[in-house]
Amino acid sequence: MSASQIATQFEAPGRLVTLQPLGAGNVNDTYRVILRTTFSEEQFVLQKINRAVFPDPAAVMANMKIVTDHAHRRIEEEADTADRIWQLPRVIPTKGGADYAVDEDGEYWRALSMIASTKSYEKVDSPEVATQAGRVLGHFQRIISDCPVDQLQDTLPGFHIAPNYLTQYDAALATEAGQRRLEVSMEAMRLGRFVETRRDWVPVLEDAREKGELTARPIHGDPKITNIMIDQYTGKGTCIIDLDTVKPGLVHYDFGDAVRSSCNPAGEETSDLSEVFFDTDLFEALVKGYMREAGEFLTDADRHYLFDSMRLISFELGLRFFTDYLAGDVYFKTHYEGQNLNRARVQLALCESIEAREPQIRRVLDALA
Ligand code: GN1
Ligand code: MG
Repeated sequence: MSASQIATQFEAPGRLVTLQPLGAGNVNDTYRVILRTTFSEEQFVLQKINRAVFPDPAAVMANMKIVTDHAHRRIEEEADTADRIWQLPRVIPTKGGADYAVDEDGEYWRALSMIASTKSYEKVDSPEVATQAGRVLGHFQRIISDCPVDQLQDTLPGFHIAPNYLTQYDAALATEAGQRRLEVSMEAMRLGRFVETRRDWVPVLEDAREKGELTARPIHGDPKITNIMIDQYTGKGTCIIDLDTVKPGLVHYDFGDAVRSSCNPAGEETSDLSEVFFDTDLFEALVKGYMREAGEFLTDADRHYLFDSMRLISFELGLRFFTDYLAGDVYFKTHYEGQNLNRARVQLALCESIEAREPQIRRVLDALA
């Protein structure tokens, strides 16, 4: 079924005018749906959930409902004292009252409310934006921190469990095609050596979790900077979108992901490696915003692992891109040959830059976190 046929199945006023591709996600297909009534124009977001990535889309939607209902309630409760109108997408039901529609190919579609008059950034170019990004993530984590974690399903087993990605990397390397893709490129060989020298450190967060130092809580799972919406008029961050990966996990995965995507001014798609570095000024600004909200719920042990989390999530994403290159681009969407190798180079260069700046980063964390 076409996206426009599906669009008309959701409970939204007006007649469908058009559908436009929206955003630059690496996983789902996303559209802006525009409808018109006699007096208004309505918009919503329509998404086809990628079943290759999310084997149980119904569980994804169940998590999303629980977390958004909880968060909307918390936002409402705090509205009078808040310094801004916080927002979060709402799941728009189908005309039959379901949280999603399934087409005749078994594809799952969902509709979400549009967060209007906001913009998101592919790259951060000012400390103000970094502060807002930190604030938005901290706010989201705070308002969902009392959402019972046992109500949430593990929709993506293994997601952000770093040692798993090493296992997948080893499996990709063990294939003939994987070996060929490694050996054909000097850069790939170099990345392979980079991974090997860090292998023993990769379980750092999972070890801490096993020892009971860190515990699972509700997390966003994918708070990269493009998922953070900033009000176009006030410049304040108001919302985090892309709630597919909301599930139990370590808040560190979120912190690391927001940091790695906000503090590399070159962005994750650059092909000029010389532009990639970890910007400690942006980082300091982000931590300031984050701690205004997260100060309340972070434990000492949580704080202790913040540096590792930023280093690890950059490394992990680099490894995931690298593995996908070796496996023949089966997970992340690509638009040109070698894109996943290039993305891997960027993330691992960023990881190296984080390692090189460890003393400055720790100074910022000691002072603020
Ligand atoms: C994917 O689809 P998107 O762009 O929101 C990925 C994230 C990565 C990100 C890197 C479910 O997110 O984990 O950090 O690409 N999502 C999933 O750009 O794997
Ligand atoms: Mg996502």
